[in-house]
Amino acid sequence: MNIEVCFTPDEYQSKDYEKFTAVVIDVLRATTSIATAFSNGCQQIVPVEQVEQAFQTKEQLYPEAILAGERKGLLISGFNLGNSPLEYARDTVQDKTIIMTTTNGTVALNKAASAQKVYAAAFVNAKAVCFKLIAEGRPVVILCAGTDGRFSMEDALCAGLIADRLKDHYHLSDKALAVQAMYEAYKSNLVARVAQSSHALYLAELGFAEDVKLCLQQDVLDVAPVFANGILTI
Ligand code: 3SL
Ligand code: MG
Repeated sequence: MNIEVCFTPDEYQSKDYEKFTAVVIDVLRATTSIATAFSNGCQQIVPVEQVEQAFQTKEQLYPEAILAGERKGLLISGFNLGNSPLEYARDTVQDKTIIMTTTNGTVALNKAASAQKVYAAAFVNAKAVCFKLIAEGRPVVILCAGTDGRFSMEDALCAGLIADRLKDHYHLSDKALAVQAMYEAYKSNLVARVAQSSHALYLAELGFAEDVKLCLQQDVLDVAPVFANGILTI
């Protein structure tokens, strides 16, 4: 069985991965916030690509839902929550439906929708997702959300962590081997390394430097969110 890696949503060709489990990663910050929300009792998350779609989904299907997400890293006008995992606290999200739109993460999730199964993963819940992948035994494609269509280091490093955890059960593609080697080289100094990445620097400029540290904590949340029929649940 193989592990493949796509570094951006454009690299992901749905027809190639119909028999695969897709693991969608947006460490900064969408899939970290998704894992945090479920860990704090959120009922379901509807990830949509456009802001207008989020307003329509709320009006037509989930009038009680929380609107969440970001554009350029910031709260969207008329929304309840931004995209900082700190905002997804239990007293805010427990038993709630969240409609979420983010620049890269929710786009990547929808791109992977036709895979056999789709998980949302980040450093915070990598162990829980790897446990499911090994138990289910399908080929795996890791889809890194990237940033505005470009490679992002933090997503590739998380892909490397997952490849490393699965290497005894899977054949690693060249890209999986590359991200595993990158993770191996950087793992002892992950926070400092990622802090130099373009999106981490951007988030720090916005005042979200603490988010970057939080998003690099490993295996602290025991949730493996699954995306099916347009909805994330655990
Ligand atoms: O990449 C994304 O979709 C977002 O998570 C970006 S941000 O970290 O909220 O700016
Ligand atoms: Mg990102």
